Amino acid sequence: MAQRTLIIIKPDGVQRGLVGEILGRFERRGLKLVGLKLMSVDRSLAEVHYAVHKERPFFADLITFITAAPVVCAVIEGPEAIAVVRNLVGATRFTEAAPGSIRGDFALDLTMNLIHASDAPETAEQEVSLFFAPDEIVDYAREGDRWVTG
Ligand code: FUP
Repeated sequence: MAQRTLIIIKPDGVQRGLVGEILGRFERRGLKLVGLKLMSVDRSLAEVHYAVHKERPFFADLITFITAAPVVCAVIEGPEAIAVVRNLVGATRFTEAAPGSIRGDFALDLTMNLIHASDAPETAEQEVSLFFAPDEIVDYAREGDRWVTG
């Protein structure tokens, strides 16, 4: 089933010049970019996005980190995109992230783990609408997709 999911290339990914590398992995897999922007995350947006972690001891550090420098947000579409993207991203903890995954190839820190990706259909829908206005998402067809998804 075609799904849409949100990814955020975090400040460490932008500062390290890994935006193209990371987006390229999703494109090479066959997934389609339907929304894309560079932006700063202010404190209030960060607090809504990470509200689920509000009571956790690392919450303040997480907010400081995600607001410290620009991020790149994208809406990614494809069959089972939520699970496919999470697999490409790799486990939260860098010690557990498989080689070949984004975190497994580039991350050596728990907070600076390069990328956020929605983890379920409900959070994907919430997060896409938190970061993108409806007119910032573009519905379009790609000629080559019949050789990827049928
Ligand atoms: P993930 O879905 O893999 O991004 O991970 P979580 O939603 O569990 O955590 C959100 C972010 O909190 C992670 F990207 C890293 C950060 N975090 C910490 O900084 N310390 C912790 O102990 C756990 C998570």
